[in-house]
Amino acid sequence: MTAIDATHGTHTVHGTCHHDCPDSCGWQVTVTDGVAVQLRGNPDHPYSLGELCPKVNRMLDRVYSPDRITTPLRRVGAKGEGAFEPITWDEALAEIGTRLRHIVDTDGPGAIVPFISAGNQSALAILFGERFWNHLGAATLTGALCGAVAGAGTASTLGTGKALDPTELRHSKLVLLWGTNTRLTNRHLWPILEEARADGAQVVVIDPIRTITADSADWFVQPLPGTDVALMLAMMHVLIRDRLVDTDWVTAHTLGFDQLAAHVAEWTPARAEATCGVPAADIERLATMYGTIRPAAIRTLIGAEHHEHGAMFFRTITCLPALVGAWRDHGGGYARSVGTWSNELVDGLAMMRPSAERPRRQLPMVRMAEFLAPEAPDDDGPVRALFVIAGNPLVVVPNAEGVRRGLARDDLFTVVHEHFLTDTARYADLVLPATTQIESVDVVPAWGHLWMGWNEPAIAPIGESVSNTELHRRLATAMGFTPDVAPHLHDDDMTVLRETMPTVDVDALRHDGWVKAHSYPADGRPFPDGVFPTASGKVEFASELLGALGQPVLPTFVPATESPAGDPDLAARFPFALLTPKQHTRFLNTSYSPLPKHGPLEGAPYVEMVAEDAARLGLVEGQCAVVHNDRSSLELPVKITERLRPGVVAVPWGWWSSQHPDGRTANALTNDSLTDWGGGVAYSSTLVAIRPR
Ligand SMILES: Nc1nc2c(c(=O)[nH]1)N[C@H]1C(S)=C(S)[C@@H](COP(=O)(O)OP(=O)(O)OC[C@H]3O[C@@H](n4cnc5c(=O)[nH]c(N)nc54)[C@H](O)[C@@H]3O)O[C@H]1N2
Ligand SMILES: Nc1nc2c(c(=O)[nH]1)N[C@H]1C(S)=C(S)[C@@H](COP(=O)(O)OP(=O)(O)OC[C@H]3O[C@@H](n4cnc5c(=O)[nH]c(N)nc54)[C@H](O)[C@@H]3O)O[C@H]1N2
Ligand code: SF4
Ligand SMILES: [Mo]
Repeated sequence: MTAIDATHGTHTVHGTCHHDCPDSCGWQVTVTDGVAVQLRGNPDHPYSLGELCPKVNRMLDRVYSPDRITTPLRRVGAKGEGAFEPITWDEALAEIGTRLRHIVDTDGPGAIVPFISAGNQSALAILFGERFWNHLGAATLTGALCGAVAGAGTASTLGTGKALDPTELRHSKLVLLWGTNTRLTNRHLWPILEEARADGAQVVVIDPIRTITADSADWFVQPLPGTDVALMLAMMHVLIRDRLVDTDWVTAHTLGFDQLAAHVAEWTPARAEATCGVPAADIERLATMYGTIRPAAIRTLIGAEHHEHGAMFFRTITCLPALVGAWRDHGGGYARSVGTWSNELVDGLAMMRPSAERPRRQLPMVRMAEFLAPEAPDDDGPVRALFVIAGNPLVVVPNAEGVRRGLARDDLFTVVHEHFLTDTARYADLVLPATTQIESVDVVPAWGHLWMGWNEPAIAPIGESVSNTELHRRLATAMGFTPDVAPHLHDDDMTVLRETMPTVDVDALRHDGWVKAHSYPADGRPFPDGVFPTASGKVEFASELLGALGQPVLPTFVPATESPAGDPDLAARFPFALLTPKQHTRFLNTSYSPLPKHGPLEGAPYVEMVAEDAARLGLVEGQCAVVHNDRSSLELPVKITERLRPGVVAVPWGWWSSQHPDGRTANALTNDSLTDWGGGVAYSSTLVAIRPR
């Protein structure tokens, strides 16, 4: 591994992609005279094998974009207008110090909210800043926009979020891709599935959208959004009825089978069909395949958690492998994020250094529209300052127009640390320039495979940009928490990395480029002995813990509030279910959409619906429709599709305000209810009405 100070000649530097993407690819950057001239996949990387993706193949366009923020900026126009003037770091930090000290004195530090999102999933980038916010006693955001619900639901049944290493799917004979768009969102897993297929495996996609992954599957099953639990309960019904249950495994390693069997007795495929829309014969076929083909694996990621009953989806789906004894087999079981394995390489608490004696105000991340409203969200009073770091809440948080009203408040002091003047940054009082991944050192614990990658900086920071860690060191000084007062706030990056990875040889990692999570069993099967870290030590079909939380003890289908069964009157006013998925190969959340080789090549946003719905609404291809609900409205051209079911429409997400015809984005419409448990978002439990403009 080459050090970075080489500003003359050509050399190659190895790094790891920072995006919130399961693949965490290894890359190599060619640097000539201090300038990165090429960024390519590292052919030696054990998972990505030299390939990147249509987003990051052009990452140097992002790094060297003329639109990059290179100095601190102070807002000179109205919030949202986008008028800023460059200022020095000293001026910016002086202003931050003055404003924050005043807020601490008048409202207390709990009126200050850091919003650290998923723009960079490297360990230092996400965690180190917590030292400062902890020391200050700022508010802390609970829950998450991504991942927390899937983990919480899984743990309700298995006692842990840990599951199968997805590379083990190579040994599967049946793979159910359930609520995950592998070819788009997890593209480096697809070749592994193709290898399994070459050995006779069948791949089934279960998704309300006929995605590009569905197009490539052996079979596609299309439930209505938010109804999978009914489908799963009917599969259980068939498995039990037809004696396809692995009785020995179930007796030895599960709790509550008799209760479950009685509970699903009424969930006939015909009954489930009426709820989820999948024909009863297809449910029979799916259950029979799942009960007879071994090894059978279920693969899921995040899409299915974005529902009001998102945790119940994961709590229920994790009962299926236990019923058929799938955990016995190599390549059997259930594969989700493996972050819970690879995060163990980094001691997160040591990186964040929370102070036990100082409880912090807690606000739900999902409820940003509410906690930024002028009226106080709780007894602790209104939020007075917001720091956005590696996030674009105005485009990514649900009920976005509510968020916009909050960001527009003149009495809210907003600071955004960014590469670009995003929709959110336009509302900032101060914008601070951030380094990109090739400008700062870090490690990237992966969530789609077990290799944590090293990231060596390839070039010096562009302009006056600073890393997330340096930002927090500077904020500490601005607040008077100088090295003599709080030395841990000023530790340098390499010191922190060396101190917080006790089981990792940092020099070897830096040299080799990656290290594999050591806690994953060498056997390849995550639960070879059938022991699970639940209270009972078993897979819990019946969960007293959930009962104590006020949730159903058994896996239970509950219709979303925004659905015909949940609220018939609301559904009469707003008859369409809205999905706002990741749809574009050139987008990674909101990070690339405005760049010339990304957004424009994907076209422009639209609302997709089947011809039958369009005809009923009097709409034709390309015509402008108004998509609306009580939260907001969007004007969008109609795109006729065969990828959806009647009654379901989709607006692609990731586009910026400036790319939407009326300046509002997909999340203007989405539901900001919290999920059943896990503190996530019900984006996809959203009803809308549509009319011609
Ligand atoms: N190209 C690209 N890749 C990405 C991203 C990106 O923006 N662009 N984003 C990255 C991020 S942050 C994440 S979290 C991952 C997410 O990775 P995935 O979870 O694979 O992706 P999503 O698009 O969020 O959701 C997957 C699928 O869930 C489906 N879905 C929605 N509701 C339901 C339901 O009720 N039942 C079922 N069965 N399916 C449902 C959606 O239609 C969608 O096709 O992708 C990462 N990779
Ligand atoms: N409707 C709808 N909404 C969704 C989703 C959906 O499918 N549909 N998906 C949800 C999911 S799964 C996720 S993960 C979230 C993602 O939400 P975000 O994390 O907010 O989205 P990103 O676009 O990945 O990153 C945000 C910003 O981080 C900046 N950034 C990147 N690296 C750094 C860095 O090192 N330092 C700093 N300071 N900034 C940096 C980028 O420039 C970018 O503007 O959105 C969620 N919102
Ligand atoms: S965004 Fe995902 S697929 Fe693309 S380079 Fe990064 S980790 Fe790999
Ligand atoms: Mo995500």
